[in-house]
Amino acid sequence: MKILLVHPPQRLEPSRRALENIMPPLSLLYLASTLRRSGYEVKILDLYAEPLSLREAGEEIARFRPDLAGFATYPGSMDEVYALVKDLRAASPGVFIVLGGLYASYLPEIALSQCPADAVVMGEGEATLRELAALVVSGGELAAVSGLCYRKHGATFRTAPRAVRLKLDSLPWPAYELINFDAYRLPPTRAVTGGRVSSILSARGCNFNCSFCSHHFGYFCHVRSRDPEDVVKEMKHVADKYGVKEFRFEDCAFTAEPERAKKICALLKERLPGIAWNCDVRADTASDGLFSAMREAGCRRAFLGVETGSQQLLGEVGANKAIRLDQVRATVRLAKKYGLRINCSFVLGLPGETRGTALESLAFALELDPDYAMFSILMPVVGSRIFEQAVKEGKIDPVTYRGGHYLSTYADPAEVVSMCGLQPAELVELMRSFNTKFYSRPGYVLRRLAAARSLAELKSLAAGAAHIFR
Ligand code: B12
Repeated sequence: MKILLVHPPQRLEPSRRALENIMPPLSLLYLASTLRRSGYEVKILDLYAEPLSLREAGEEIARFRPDLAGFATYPGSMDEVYALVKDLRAASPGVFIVLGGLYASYLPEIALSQCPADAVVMGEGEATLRELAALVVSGGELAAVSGLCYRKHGATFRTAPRAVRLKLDSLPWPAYELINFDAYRLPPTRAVTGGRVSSILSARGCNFNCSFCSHHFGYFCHVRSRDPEDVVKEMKHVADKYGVKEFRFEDCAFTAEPERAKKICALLKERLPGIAWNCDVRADTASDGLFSAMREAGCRRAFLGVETGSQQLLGEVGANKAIRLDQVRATVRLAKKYGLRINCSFVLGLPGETRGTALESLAFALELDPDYAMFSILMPVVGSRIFEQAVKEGKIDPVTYRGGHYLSTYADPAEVVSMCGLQPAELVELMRSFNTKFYSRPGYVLRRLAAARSLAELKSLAAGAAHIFR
């Protein structure tokens, strides 16, 4: 049986796309390796990385003639997913079409109402898709597969949720052999080596409950981690076989379990000297021991979700983030001490935001003075509590909502769903002025230029500046 897995495109203007991470899609690569282990022929079509038109993509899909086709779903890509599914159904009435990923997992009935797919895999996909594929071959009842939402006689049904979360060490490594590494890159402002890049996952899930994030729902609400030995073996394999020089850990927070993170660092230092990588960190996990181990193991950049400079908004009324501002200060200080370039992300428009709290965020960013700071506007993420609140308040129609990207400098006030007392236009004006204030400080500009290592990085800095100041 032939199975096709499609990563949908995301419509981004070129200047914005130039600043995005375009990384191997681990979700589909994990699904693919599990399916290949069961003997199926699998192809991956990554339309996020390969810029084909929808017509070209449709032709490519038709050429492969899959028996089963799976589409990953993201809020901002749903129009494209629906269009591809409709075309495929028209061209191949007999193909079994399944949707998966966070969007369809959270809104499966809506996803099935908008396109002629047969089913949605809800949640973690490996075991469910493997059972579903066996069923497509044998022709059994979909009701027998847990973790599904499916269509029958014009109605939709949900089977029981998957009771058992996968043991990550039992999964085969992602099927890297199915992708062309030349299609992937980090933007030069984030890349360190200029060489080939890959994503890597050392854990799934998150133990926290932030109001703006969707991880609290369902399948990724606790950290499940992999054996550090196996993580580093996988990285060495990818580096040796595909010439990868740089990794990005896609874990929600690489530092979530500091002792395990240190073990990975020790192994990387020993087995992959010279490798570069970046990751997301949590401010309540930073320590001298961890950050020095990370730096010695090749970590060059760390991303920190600061969210706001108002301690009150970081708490229950706003982000519910369980972080204190003094922990953020200490983390940024440590990152600077160990030479990790630190990128702090701030969000404007949390519930309870006022002009006053927004100004506290700007002041905090200037005080922290990280290598990069990004101010964006809160976007209700499908599956988050803020999304549920926005739906309840009638601010979002879950069928048509495509809020699929961070609302940063270029944002049009019409795209903003304000969840606080500030008007969309005020939020956009604050965000633009904060980004401008942060990046136009003469001392900052000189520091950045002095730190640039290549012409490509200078060009990328210019592109970033054009984006911010336009
Ligand atoms: C990598 C990543 C991306 C990549 C994805 C492509 C890639 N190269 O992998 C890119 C850059 C495209 C991306 C974009 C965005 N992302 Co993102 N991303 C992630 C990240 C860091 C890792 C995803 C991952 O690999 N997880 C591990 C795999 C194993 O899990 P998974 O992806 O959920 O896949 C499993 C199941 O969902 C399911 N599944 C997934 N796809 C499919 C398909 C089929 C057919 C089936 C059967 C099953 C299935 O099976 C998989 C294996 O178990 C997560 C955070 C995290 N650590 O999870 C955020 C995260 C998913 N992203 C998030 C957000 C907010 C965004 C953006 C809106 C941000 C933006 N840039 O503006 C956009 C949305 C894009 C859009 N088109 O709308 C949010 C939530 C999104 C949501 N609720 O939909 C997350 C949780 C981060 C966060 N904490 O806020 N992202």
